[in-house]
Amino acid sequence: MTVAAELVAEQAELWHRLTAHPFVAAVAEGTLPAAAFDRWIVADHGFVVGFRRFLAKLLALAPDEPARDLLASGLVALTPELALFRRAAVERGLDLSAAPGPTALGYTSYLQSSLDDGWQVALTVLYGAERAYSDAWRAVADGAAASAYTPWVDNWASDDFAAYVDALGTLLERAGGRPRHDVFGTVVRFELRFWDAVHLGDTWV
Ligand code: MP5
Repeated sequence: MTVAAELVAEQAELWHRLTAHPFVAAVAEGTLPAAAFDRWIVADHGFVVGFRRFLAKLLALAPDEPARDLLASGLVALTPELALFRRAAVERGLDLSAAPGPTALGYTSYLQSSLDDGWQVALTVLYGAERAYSDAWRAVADGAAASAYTPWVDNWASDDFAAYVDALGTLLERAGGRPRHDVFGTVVRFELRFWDAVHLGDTWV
């Protein structure tokens, strides 16, 4: 089994919850309340801003040119993605500078702290976050109703994005070492909490 397959297999139960999450299902059905979608736009914009800073530092840790090429392609893709979030925020009258809730702050802080543990650990984090979005949105894309949410489903359900995630899995294989189930498990838990937070709300007190 590949490292990537082993990591997902170890988290099979939580992985199923992630790809069948009610937030993702409601986006695909076009039935998600606007307030919950607005919360996700603000929270995920903040996540992607933090994620880009994480990815830039991870690129500097990469061991060789093919790895740097792949991560650079991931970085470049975040420019149009952030533009999508910013446009949606203007259209919907959302304040993107709002302070993040505890879950979003915890997750982006975890991204940063994983860099201190080196290439294999931080690459495991990157792989987990990207694989989660690819699998969750692909799980619902085929049956998705056409709605205002469709461009968002398509953004992460695309074959191009799946190919990028596969290539990250190949990098993980080459990174060597035993699969870091602890790290991958933390990412899966953060992804689940993130969906819960935007679906139900996430306040400090
Ligand atoms: C991603 C994301 C995927 N946008 N949000 C969360 C909470 N997890 C993963 O990252 P990207 O940069 O949008 O591909």
